Amino acid sequence: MARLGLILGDQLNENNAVLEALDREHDCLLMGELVEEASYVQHHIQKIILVFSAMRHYASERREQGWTVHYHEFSPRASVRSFTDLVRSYGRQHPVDEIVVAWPGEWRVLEQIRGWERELGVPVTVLPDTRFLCSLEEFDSWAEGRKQLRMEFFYRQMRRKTAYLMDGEQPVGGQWNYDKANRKPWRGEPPSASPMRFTPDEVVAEVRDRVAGCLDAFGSATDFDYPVTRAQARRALGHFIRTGLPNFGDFQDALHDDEDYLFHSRLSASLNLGLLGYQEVCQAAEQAWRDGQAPLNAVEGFIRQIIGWREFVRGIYWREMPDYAEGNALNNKQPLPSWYWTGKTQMRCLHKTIDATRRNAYAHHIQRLMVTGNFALLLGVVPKEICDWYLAVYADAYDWVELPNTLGMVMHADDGQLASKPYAASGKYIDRMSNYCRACPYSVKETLGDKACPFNALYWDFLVRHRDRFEANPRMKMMYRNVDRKGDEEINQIQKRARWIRDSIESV
Ligand code: FAD
Ligand code: DLZ
Ligand code: SF4
Repeated sequence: MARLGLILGDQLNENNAVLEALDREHDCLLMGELVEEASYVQHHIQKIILVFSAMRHYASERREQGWTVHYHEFSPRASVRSFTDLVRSYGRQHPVDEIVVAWPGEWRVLEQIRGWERELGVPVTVLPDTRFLCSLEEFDSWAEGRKQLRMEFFYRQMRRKTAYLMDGEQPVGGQWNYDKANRKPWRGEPPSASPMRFTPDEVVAEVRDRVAGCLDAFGSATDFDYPVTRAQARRALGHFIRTGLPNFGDFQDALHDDEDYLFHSRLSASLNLGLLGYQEVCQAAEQAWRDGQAPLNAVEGFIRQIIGWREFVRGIYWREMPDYAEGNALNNKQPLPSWYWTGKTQMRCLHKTIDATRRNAYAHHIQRLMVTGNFALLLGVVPKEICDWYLAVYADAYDWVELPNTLGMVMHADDGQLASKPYAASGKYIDRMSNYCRACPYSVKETLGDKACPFNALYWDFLVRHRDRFEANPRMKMMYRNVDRKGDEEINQIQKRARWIRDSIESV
């Protein structure tokens, strides 16, 4: 009996269920750097380098542990282009009685895997993905019968389940959520904390040479400094706990013209590749609080992102796919501005966020949500176009996490399945939380006129356009009271300016 264990490129966890199920004496592992996976969206070049380098290290480590690993290296002209080609080509040369794989991170890949029994005539077993706290069955039974799915209630269940920051049945400090304490702008103090940088090793250099010029990729490879092994990712975690976590809470929502990271961890890329587990990350954060090294608002806020938001969006993804990806509840029609790919816009906040994205394959959450995301929402971009952009440009982007965040949290295209209201905001929010506006040729104080901040007219126009849908939402009542303070003439002028922005969007 020879079984084949397929290890997908983002399942590089030591406790991958395939390793537990197979026997290294008799069974084989298969991994492949595939043209189709590297090009189904225009990925950031650093994401491709990261995935391939981490895969190569993982394969070497498994070989050292006594596994036989068949590894297909990237070649743009290879006849093996997809996962299906990979297992078929292996099967032509070796007897395979069963294919074993862990649940993938994308519906698209699951569909392929489901076709193999029929196409290849070999039984396929799909095992649970052990990178997550909440199984898909557990999420479904939590969600069943609820009128609305809200992260906060799911998160409380995960807190009870893990006992992180719990005092028996009660949250430590008496509150579940310290979000209100996490909204300070950052004015240069305390000093920011960049993530640990890793000098590219020989594996990264070899991958970089191999893929350079072969793919129509986004961004620049010059500053690549991601951890590519579990050992490196552990060091990056320790560095964040010491340097970033203590101020993570206070400045979680802050933005700054000179800062790519502020106090964010940049651990998402390692978590999503399986180089780090959610357990060790949350335990390290909780320990820092118990040792008096980080305050509760920081540690609770950080743990909430991981066992709350991260698990919640995954649950929504698998519960709602494939229809979820088609959502366009606001009936958006505007194409994505081409400068999302170049950063060539005069709007300082967008220019800086996209520039950081190109250099680092990273932007922090508030840049993604309140700058590039908010602008796409207000402009009315077609959800599929903005989702493909987010899936391409970030090193941590996989469909299970990118899609609900973009289509649901940012674009409200799922009609509120994920978030109770859209995060629509005018330039005033960006001005309060950053110093971008000081260096911007547009004036954040103005709504009308050539030099007025484009967010402003688009914001009011968004509220007016979607009045029927949002007016009755209790969390948006105040916004509509402010709309009603404006006279008809002012609203007409705002709509005219919003139309002009849409028509001239390529030169804004
Ligand atoms: P930190 O701010 O240090 O947070 C700690 C960890 O919490 C992160 O590493 C991440 O694992 C988790 N986390 C935080 N917020 C979220 C969230 N909303 N959903 C899921 N996990 C979260 N995250 C991705 O991992 N991949 C994506 O493709 C992705 N696309 C996004 C698209 C949009 C439009 C938005 C608004 C958010 C997206 N996020 C995505 C969530 C979040 O922005 C990133 O996880 C975060 O910026 C990663 O940086 P960090 O590791 O420094 O996070
Ligand atoms: C993102 C990505 C890239 C760029 N390349 C590969 C690859 O060559 N081989 C591979 O196994 N996985 C790759 N991935 C991740 C997949 O696109 C996909 O997200 C995962 O298989 C889902 O679990
Ligand atoms: Fe962004 Fe408007 Fe501020 Fe310019 S003025 S940085 S466009 S919010």
